[in-house]
Amino acid sequence: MISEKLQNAINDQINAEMWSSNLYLSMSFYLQSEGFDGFASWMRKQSQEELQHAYDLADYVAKRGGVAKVDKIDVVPQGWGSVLEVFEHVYKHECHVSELIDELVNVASGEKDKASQDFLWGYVREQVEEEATAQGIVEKLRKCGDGAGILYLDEQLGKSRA
Ligand code: OFO
Repeated sequence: MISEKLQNAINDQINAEMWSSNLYLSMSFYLQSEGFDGFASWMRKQSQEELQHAYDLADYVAKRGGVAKVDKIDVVPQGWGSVLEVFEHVYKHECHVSELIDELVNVASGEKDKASQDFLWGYVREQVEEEATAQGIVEKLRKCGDGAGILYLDEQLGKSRA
C-alpha cells in the first residue's frame, strides 16, 4: 500500500503532467497558426504523451491502494516569438520535469517504498530521452537559422512519431 505522503506527491506530479500536456497543446496551436503543420502535429503528440504519463501515474496510485486526484490546472503560456523559442522552452521545461521526477524518487526512497522507486525509475529514463530529443531539435533549428532548412525540419518532424 502506498503511503499518503507519496500518494500526495504523485498526485502533484499528475497535475504537473496535465499542465505539461496543456503547455504543449498551446505550443501546437501557436505552431499551427504560424503555418508549421509538421511541428504542430509533433507537439500535439507530445501533448497526448504527457496526458498518458498522468494516466499511468494515476493507474499506479490506484494499483497500490491509493486514490488519484484531478486538481485545478494553472493557465499555460501562449504565443512565442519563433519556432526556436518554442523548442528552447520545451527543453527548459523538460529539464524542470526531470527535477520534479528526481524529487519524487527521493520521496519514494524516504518512504522506503521499493516498488514505487522501481516504477519511477521508468520516468527518470524517459526524461533522459525527452531532454535529448528537445535538445537535438534546438540544435538543428539553430543550424537552420531563418533559411529554408526549417521547412524541411517541419516536414520531417511532422512525419516522425514524436
Ligand atoms: Fe515530458 O515528461 Fe512527462 O513525465
